[in-house]
Amino acid sequence: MTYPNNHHVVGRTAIPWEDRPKNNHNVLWRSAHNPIIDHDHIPSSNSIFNSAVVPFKDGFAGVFRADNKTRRMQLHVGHSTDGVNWEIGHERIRFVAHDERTEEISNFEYAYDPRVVWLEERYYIMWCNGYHGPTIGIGYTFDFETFYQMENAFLPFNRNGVLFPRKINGAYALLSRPSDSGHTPFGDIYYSESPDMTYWGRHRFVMGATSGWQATKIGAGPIPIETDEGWLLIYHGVLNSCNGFVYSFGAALLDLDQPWKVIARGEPYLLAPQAPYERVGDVPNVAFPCAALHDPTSGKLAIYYGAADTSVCLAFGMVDDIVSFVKNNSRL
Ligand code: BMA
Repeated sequence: MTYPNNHHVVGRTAIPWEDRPKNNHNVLWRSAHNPIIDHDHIPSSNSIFNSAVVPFKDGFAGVFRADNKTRRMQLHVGHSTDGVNWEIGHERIRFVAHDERTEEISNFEYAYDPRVVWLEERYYIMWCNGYHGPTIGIGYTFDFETFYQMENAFLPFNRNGVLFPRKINGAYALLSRPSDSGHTPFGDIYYSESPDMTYWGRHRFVMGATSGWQATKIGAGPIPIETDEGWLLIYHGVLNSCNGFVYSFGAALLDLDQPWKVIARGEPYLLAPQAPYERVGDVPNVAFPCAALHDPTSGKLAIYYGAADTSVCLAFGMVDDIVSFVKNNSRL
């Protein structure tokens, strides 16, 4: 089948990149230009954060979480030639029902924390979709102009739905994090599969909250990255401090064929909220990754994360270094 746009090829445009600062010995380092998108980037926005980007045509496209000045959580489309400077639509994305039956669930309540993946000739979007409480919305676009909404993957309450970038054992594969209707004080990552992107089953436990920065709950972040050593999963973890939740992120390696089996899991975090823009904002102490651009030739990785529920930031690293870090600092 031929689709109108087939411009996903990674490597056509260089991903955003800044070399590691000389005095920095961490696995990841922050962009010197953070936040790359500030809270008032478009006239209607209270804040823009927790957003997803992918290679598109000769540059990049993205789906951005923009909370408006009534504090409604909405998704907006964005375009960029370099992945750093973004033009973001002023109106929210209005999904068109994928088919007649989906129409009755497409009444918009709210949408947040999108992920985007190129999979089988289209860009799939997953987001936290309001349907009598938060659950996993799934939709797709070919061109970042028209967006189609499919069935919700699950019943409420669930968040952090993240598709794998290819079918696994012949089925679509999705990570998610069952939760509650509020600021959930628990949360583990599960794996589910589907033959058709509508009916999900064969649910498997992947990994749960442990201690320290990931003591309270965890949730998948960017689309998992396929490496020789397994799926590299970058995920957020939450610590419940006397001053509220603290969101950091770390990484794990999942088995390529049975991704519910964890090969290694980094015990220390990769990045915790320590920069001023991660510590101060609408929700202080949040670093929340939703996307990563990977250049397989060089091994460079650019991670997009939301800072303090206020702005969009970038961090950089090398995939091989992250994989080694996870293996050398693993605690299962
Ligand atoms: C989570 C989600 C995220 C947010 C985080 C911190 O429950 O709502 O969108 O970044 O809380 O407020």
